[in-house]
Amino acid sequence: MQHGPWIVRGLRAAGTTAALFFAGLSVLARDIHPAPPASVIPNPNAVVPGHGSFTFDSATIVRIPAHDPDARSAADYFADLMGRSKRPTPIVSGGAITGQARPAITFRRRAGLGPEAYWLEVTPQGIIVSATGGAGLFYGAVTLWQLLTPAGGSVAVPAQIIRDAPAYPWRGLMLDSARHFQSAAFVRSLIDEMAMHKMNVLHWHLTDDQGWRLEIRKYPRLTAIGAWRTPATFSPREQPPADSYGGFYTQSEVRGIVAYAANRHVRIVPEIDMPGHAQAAIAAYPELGVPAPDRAPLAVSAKWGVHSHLFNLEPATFAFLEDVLDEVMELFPSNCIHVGGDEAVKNEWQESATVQARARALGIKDADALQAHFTREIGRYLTAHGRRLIGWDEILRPGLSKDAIVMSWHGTAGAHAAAARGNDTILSPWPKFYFDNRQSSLATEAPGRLHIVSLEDVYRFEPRDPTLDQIAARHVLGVQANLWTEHMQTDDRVRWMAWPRAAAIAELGWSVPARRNWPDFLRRLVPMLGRYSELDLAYADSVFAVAAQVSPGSDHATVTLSNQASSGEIRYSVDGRDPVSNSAPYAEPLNVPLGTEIRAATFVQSDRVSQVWARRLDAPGLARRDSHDLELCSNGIGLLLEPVMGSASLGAPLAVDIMNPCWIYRGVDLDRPRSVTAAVAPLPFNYEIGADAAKIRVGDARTAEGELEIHVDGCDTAAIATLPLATAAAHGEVTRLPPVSLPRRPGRHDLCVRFARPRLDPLWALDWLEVGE
Ligand code: TNX
Repeated sequence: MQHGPWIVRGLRAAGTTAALFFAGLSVLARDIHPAPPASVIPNPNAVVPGHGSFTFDSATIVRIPAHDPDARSAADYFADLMGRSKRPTPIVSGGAITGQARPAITFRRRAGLGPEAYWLEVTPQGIIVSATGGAGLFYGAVTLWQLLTPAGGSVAVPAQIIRDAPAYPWRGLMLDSARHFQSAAFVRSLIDEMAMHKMNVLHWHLTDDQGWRLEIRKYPRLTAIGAWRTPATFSPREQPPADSYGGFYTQSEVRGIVAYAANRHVRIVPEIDMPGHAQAAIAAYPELGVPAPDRAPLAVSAKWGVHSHLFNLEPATFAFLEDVLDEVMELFPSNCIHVGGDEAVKNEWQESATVQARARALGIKDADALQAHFTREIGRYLTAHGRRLIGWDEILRPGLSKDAIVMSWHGTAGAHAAAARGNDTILSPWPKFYFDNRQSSLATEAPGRLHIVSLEDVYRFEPRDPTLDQIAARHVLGVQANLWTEHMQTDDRVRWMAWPRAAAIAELGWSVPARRNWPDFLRRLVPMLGRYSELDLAYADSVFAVAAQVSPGSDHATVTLSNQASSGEIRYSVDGRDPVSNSAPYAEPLNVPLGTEIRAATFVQSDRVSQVWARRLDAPGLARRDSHDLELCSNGIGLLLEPVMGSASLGAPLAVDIMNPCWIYRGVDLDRPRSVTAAVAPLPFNYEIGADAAKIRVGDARTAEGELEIHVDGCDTAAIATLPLATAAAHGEVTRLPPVSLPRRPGRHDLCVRFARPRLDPLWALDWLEVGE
């Protein structure tokens, strides 16, 4: 079948991250465009082609039965999506469905389908969306919107019958609003975006060590104190302390968000994390913590990692948690309430006389059993109120109620064990479903973890576990990706990390294995990205973004271009203008004279599907490598970090292993005079990594603030050059150190660049290194 052009109009000006990509042609309203072949995400489970087509145009009306609020809401959502996609907004008309004056779209009930299932029948005479349940009607509306977009003007939709239903009932995204706080408007938009992918659970991580984000009427200090923290800064702390960071959602905002989600068939599962990740609550109400008379009162944490402070096990603490859960249950109608349970290191419990006395009174021997007791108590309370407990896979201990739901993040082993013992479970395995991992190795990625989880990595995960028997397999409720936001400071960054990877999650949760195929998903993704652009959804272009490898010669450079998907057509220009759909196609490595500015982007047909990559190939530029282009010496805790909290003016975040800030610059010809320039930045060392901190090399500095050392052929050789950090430490942001020349020696050598520092804080990171003449 001819792959028709999907034409995107109403382009917005570039400005935000991914505004941009679709270079559209304008179209006459009377042109009729064949819709692209089945380009629905998630892929429907059965599509039977018919004969002819239905033409949708600005006069097409939508009919719904009288007195059917679900049909009204599905049809209105469809009309609204069309409008937001810059299409004519169809008129929705309720009333008796009898003879039709002209072909129309009809929503109606059909008995006998599952709650989320729908049929969508396209004939030249009209389109009928039918379902038994409201969710089914709604998903029919979403599919219909996708069938009609992103082509412009009037669209001819091929006749077909879609019979569709989800593979799993849980198609989730977790949003961490504790580490960084997102606006209520953002939370709504994320819910809306989920709905457009037929995702139906927003797991809302509302409390953690770094912030308590939910208003609780009975305990106002939870938000008055617990929602605010003093951001981490690096030492020396001479600059004025930064304003406190934080925010919380009022109960009235939450009610609005819950209703907004319900309209889109998204359920919000709130998480109140316990007994660990509780520092913000303990900072607000110290009596909830483990007594420690010699310790300074706890503050809301500005560090990342696993904190050691837990709730205590006193009856008053359970009473507090029950009060909190009362208000949570009042706000959130979800039949399950998430109570965390993850990463509760037990040292405090083990070392506390009070906790040990309580354990003896309860007849409990070890700390893990104490956590099981904690889960049981809270679970009982939830059950008594008609709700189910859900927790991270650490709750999976002997005695766990069969009613509890286990969210498996330690790979899939937890899910397997839970399902085998008869507990419902959700697949949310680290690292593939952890969207704090970056999506590619490109410098355009947002701050996060250095580990790469590409769109394809997510997509190729198989939720079916063939080793589970049928009964156990039914306990696997579905899939969920997690947006942990330690490194996502802004709403746009969260969006970049979410989309389009969450579209892959949506398909894993909705489509059966036979309907999932990576190349086909990638093909369907192109029109999906077109829809994102129409909706101004700033998604990550990582899968199509151009990656360049440049090898410098004496007067030329060889440039090799590629993209992660090995898909689409890379086109480039050397005239200083952005490439367009008829620019030169890239076929093999280019040999370009120094001084040239080369620009490239990926196209699929006439649509540009990536941002433009641009680089001037001049001698200093070629001698410079930034922290992304260099190799890290080790693979400890690799992060992509921003030099200064909240700073907007900087370029790419810095790639650093916080366990060992050390980089390798390979193959430097030391036979000639060489001078090295480096740009470095001090970063706060705000990580709780327990005993591992002792593994980090510190104390090897020669001067008060330390120095950047350059070693040859290994990192443990004597340094051949040292660059003192005193000025950079005082300055604070990215600082260019004065150049040093390297002693000559025959041949090419690898340079190892690392920091000698007096203490953990600050952590130093390299922005770039230039090896010039
Ligand atoms: C582990 S997964 C956590 C979170 C962190 C995340 C960072 C889980 C239940 N706990 O507290 O944010 O790693 O990747």
